[in-house]
Amino acid sequence: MKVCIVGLGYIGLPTSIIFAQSGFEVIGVDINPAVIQTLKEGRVPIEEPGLQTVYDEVRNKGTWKISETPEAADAFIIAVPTPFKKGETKECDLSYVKAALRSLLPYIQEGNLIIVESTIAPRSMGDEIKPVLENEGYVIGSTLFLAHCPERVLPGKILSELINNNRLIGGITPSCTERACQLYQTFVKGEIIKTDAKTAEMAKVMENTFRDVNIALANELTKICHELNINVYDVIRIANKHPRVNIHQPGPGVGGHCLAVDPYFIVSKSPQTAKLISLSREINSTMPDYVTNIILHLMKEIKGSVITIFGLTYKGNIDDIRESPALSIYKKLMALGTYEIRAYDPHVSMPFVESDINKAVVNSDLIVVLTDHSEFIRLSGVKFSEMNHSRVFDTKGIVEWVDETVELINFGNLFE
Ligand code: SAJ
Repeated sequence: MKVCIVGLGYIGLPTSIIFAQSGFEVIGVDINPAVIQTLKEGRVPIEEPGLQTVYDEVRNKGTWKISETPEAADAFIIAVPTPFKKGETKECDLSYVKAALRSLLPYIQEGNLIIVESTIAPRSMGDEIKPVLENEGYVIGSTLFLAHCPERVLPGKILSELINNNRLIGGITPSCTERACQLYQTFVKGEIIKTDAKTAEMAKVMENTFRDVNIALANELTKICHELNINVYDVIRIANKHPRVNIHQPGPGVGGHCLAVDPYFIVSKSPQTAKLISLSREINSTMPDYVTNIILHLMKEIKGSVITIFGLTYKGNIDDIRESPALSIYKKLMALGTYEIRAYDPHVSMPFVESDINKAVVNSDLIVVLTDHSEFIRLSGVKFSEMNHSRVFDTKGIVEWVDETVELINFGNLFE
């Protein structure tokens, strides 16, 4: 059986490789020449544990091939980005999904299965995707099968989660759901949950919204504790001892292409009703400013001039800087023009990122940990003696070790 996957990004690439590993003949398609070139050279363009190894494997076996244009296949999977439209409404921008679908039209044959894995706003499949295919004369559920099978994998654990997570399959008709189930059950070990397309769409965006709302609660609690001089980490730890309480972790904001985006898909569809969801987005979006103001306060106290940022990615142990609050704080500090700002991130290679940790801290007045990379749990490789002021502000609450000369500040002890 042949599968053609359009979009070889964080989701499409690992998914395509898993299909190839499971015995399918796979064609991976991407419109970005840089992605194609890197893959042709034998390298995966993203940092994801284990991905390079399985890529080497399927490439050597010849079951995975790359192409700039789609090919006829039994099943087509669309895994392209769905950003939100800039501006007031922030609605789901389906232009990449629709462009990918249109690029498939010349290759689609009767009886094929079309899957959209990209995260989309509720009702997109029925209202916007299905009509494109119906206009071509297909009868969905009879001459062509169409389903939404949203990915739910966690960056950093994508390969194991693709196989072991429960998988949502939402067909336009029950026959579409059945066809999609047959495809995914070839490698999914988790439960396959059959539903319709609009329920799958809403469940997917609600999962990320649930997390965003809960993080907003933790971030709001942080600000309240700050005002009342209470250690927020103690409060969370103690409250979470209750069997039905799970307060999330505060931080410098919520980033990535999922939690910081998907809630808007619900808000834009139901703006009058989705009040809590909208407010949570707002609260999380204030965190970079909140953290920046604390940094400025800490710098004023010591009349310092150099700030070193530790971590630019949107979360730990990955190389993804999309919607990263750390990057936004870095840019805010740069824009002020008051301080020398340095950035260190062992997972990001960009011209402005210092690769030598000690060059990044020499004569610095403050290290600000903005990302929970494992490398930052024990800051044993840092020559604190070379700093002007040995102060660390840990916005993720992860630093477990610094030497005894260092003043370690976090959301829990800001005013102690
Ligand atoms: N974060 C906090 N506090 C927390 C947890 C996370 O501030 O307690 C921040 C992180 O630092 C990061 C952001 O939230 O900036 C998002 O990180 P994440 O680890 O919660 O999630 P993602 O965006 O990497 O992946 C999510 C996952 N969704 C859920 O856990 C419900 C993943 O399963 C989805 O597949 C993915 O979104 C997606 O593609 O939609």
